[in-house]
Amino acid sequence: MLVLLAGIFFGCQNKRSLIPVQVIPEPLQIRENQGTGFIVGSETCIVISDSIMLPAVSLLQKICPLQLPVRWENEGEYESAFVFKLDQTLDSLSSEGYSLCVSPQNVMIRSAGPEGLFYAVETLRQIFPVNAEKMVDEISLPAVEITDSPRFLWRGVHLDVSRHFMPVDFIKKYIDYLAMHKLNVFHWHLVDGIGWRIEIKSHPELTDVGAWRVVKEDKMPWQDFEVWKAGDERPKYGGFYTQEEIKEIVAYARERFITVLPEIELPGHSETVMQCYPELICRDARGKSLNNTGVYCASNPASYRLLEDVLDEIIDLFPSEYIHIGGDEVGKDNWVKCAACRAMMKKNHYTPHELQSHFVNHFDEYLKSKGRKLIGWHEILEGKLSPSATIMYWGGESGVAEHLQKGHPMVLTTGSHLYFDHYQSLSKHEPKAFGGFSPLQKVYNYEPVPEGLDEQHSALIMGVQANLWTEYMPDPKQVEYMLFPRIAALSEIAWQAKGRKNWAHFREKMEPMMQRYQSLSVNVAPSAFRPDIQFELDTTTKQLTVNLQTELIADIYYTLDGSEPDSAKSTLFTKPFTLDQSALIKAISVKNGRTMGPSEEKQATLHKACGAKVEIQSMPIQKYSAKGAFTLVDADFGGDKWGNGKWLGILDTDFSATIIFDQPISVSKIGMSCIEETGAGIYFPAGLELAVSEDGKSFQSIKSWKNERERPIAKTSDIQTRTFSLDFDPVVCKSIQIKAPVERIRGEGVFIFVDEIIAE
Ligand code: TNX
Repeated sequence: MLVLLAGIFFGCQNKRSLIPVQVIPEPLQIRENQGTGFIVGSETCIVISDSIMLPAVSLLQKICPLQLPVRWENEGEYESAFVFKLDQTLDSLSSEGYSLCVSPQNVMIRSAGPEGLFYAVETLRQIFPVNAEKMVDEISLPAVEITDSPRFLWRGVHLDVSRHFMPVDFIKKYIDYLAMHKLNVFHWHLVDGIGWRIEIKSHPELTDVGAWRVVKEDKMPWQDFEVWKAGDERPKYGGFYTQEEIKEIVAYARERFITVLPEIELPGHSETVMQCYPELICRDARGKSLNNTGVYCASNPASYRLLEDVLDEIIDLFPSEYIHIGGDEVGKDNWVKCAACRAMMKKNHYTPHELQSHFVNHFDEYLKSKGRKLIGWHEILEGKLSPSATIMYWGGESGVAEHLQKGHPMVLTTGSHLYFDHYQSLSKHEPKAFGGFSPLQKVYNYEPVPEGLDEQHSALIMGVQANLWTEYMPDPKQVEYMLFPRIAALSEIAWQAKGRKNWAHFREKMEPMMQRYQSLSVNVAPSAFRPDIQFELDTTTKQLTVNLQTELIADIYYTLDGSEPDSAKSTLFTKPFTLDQSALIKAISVKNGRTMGPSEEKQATLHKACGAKVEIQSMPIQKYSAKGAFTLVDADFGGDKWGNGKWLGILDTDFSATIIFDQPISVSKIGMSCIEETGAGIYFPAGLELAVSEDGKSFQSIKSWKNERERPIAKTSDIQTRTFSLDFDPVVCKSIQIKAPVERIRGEGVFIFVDEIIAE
């Protein structure tokens, strides 16, 4: 390797660079040299020796504001040039790796393959000054030598165009965004329960009917879903890609070395298909159709025939080695009720999971017979999956190693870190998202290979991918918001060599990157600039330490009196400070004189129970156990996102906790701070009962309250937080018991979520 690197660097002179070279994703090696680098001027040209270099050439012409004529290598001498060379001695860097050497004489770009040349130009894009487009005469590039090679073969981003349709022009932009970050797979989720988005010539109903849905006011698109049929007066929503458009996009992606991976969901997530072809829904013993659960009847040969017809056209349109068949979240209820599926399971001694494998394995065989490979979501591992199938994993980080045990190659779209439909900050200003929490730094720090995993299983990890499910992304603008800037962190995970993460360095590199995004007019989320107000309670002194942070570099100004902060009048945050009384903290972040968003605020309530001992009789479930019982008295309110690790979630159990003070104190009010999202099964308590004790042993009820709300309680995705408080005549007590009965709803699990018990 050393000999090789020495060879690559040969010919580059030591000169001083003009600006620091900051590249995302971080290259394998960067050496900045002293002195002036290369001047791109009117006489500069591009020198090539093979037409497979043209994608890299077009990219260079696009990013360079000066006109760069192209010449063939054998056309004689040149003065100043970007020289592209295919160089098989670099094949240890793979055909995607490259060497880039900017010297006063020329810019030498070498790779064993055309992909590497293309990626070298993407690196050059970041070496060009941020405001290069304004430079009309000359552009100077720093003297630098870069050797680079990706860590993973599969570096993907997915886009769900079923829940919300995205136009062709945006898909091309999306592909450009991927290329810019050296990503190479665009996973196109073309089919899901509420929209079929690709023209299938042998089955036009799939788009005539399946691509359109009836718009229902006050309902989310997937609620009360109904396909729209010609003649319906009601407004419709939808769209689909014609095969011509698909070809255009596949070609567009190919020029950027991006594979388009099509996904056709089977055997579940197919409500639209069942509305087009009700005969594919399972039937009971009397031949009556069961409910449309979006699952193909596994015993009906017509299900297989339809999907084979579809896959035939998909194979013709997409040159991708892999075809994604979905396979996630398949409800097996209909199969268990269906007379024909039951008979099939009986005859073959299948469990419902094995019936799913039967369905999936059929298409594994089918795709193999056409020279392609099947990939599906990890649920296809249930039952007896064909050994040749490849897995796309979407579970949490802790399940990766276990899912590799069955020996299938796997792409990690790890749900705990790479779901870009999850929130990027805990601010109340974030637009509605799916629920989880994956801020930039968490994404950046994700290490895909589990610690301690042996070589053999680690080798099964083909790479990483981020998923963008668009339930809450109605348009391209919102997709960009969720993708940026996290795509930069993803590219580092996917490309950078293992063990070289450096958050501080990444933060600095994001400065010019953000400017580049801005110059491309990308709708970048400001989330990484939103001040995060953190509390830490000292249980001995009962003082609260306040820390203010932004993920990306910015100044923070704050107030403690509830007034709006501004950079002229308010205090600049320099280090954590303590509070010994309640305060409303408001903070803004400011960068280059610009306020980066609305103020963030958080109430610090220093009450009598802060730091007291707590015993909790109703245990929260593990996923929602925050800091355990201490959560209830840590003075840190959870805010409006119940999944953020600051809330205790208690399932199907009446809440019960006891607060024990160091010594008897006088109390006249107790509050319990709760959150509700009925659509997610989280309800406010059905009441509150308080009892106090002077000795910590015998308790006496002092007050209770019943939540007399209207029932049944409507299910919505609205989120509410509320403190339920009861006042009473002051009592001196050593401990207080708080009980809150859980709402009871037939046939449903019900959560109570609590973040603080407040004593005054
Ligand atoms: C689960 S991840 C799904 C999608 C949803 C997503 C929302 C997967 C294979 N299936 O249908 O859109 O959660 O985060």
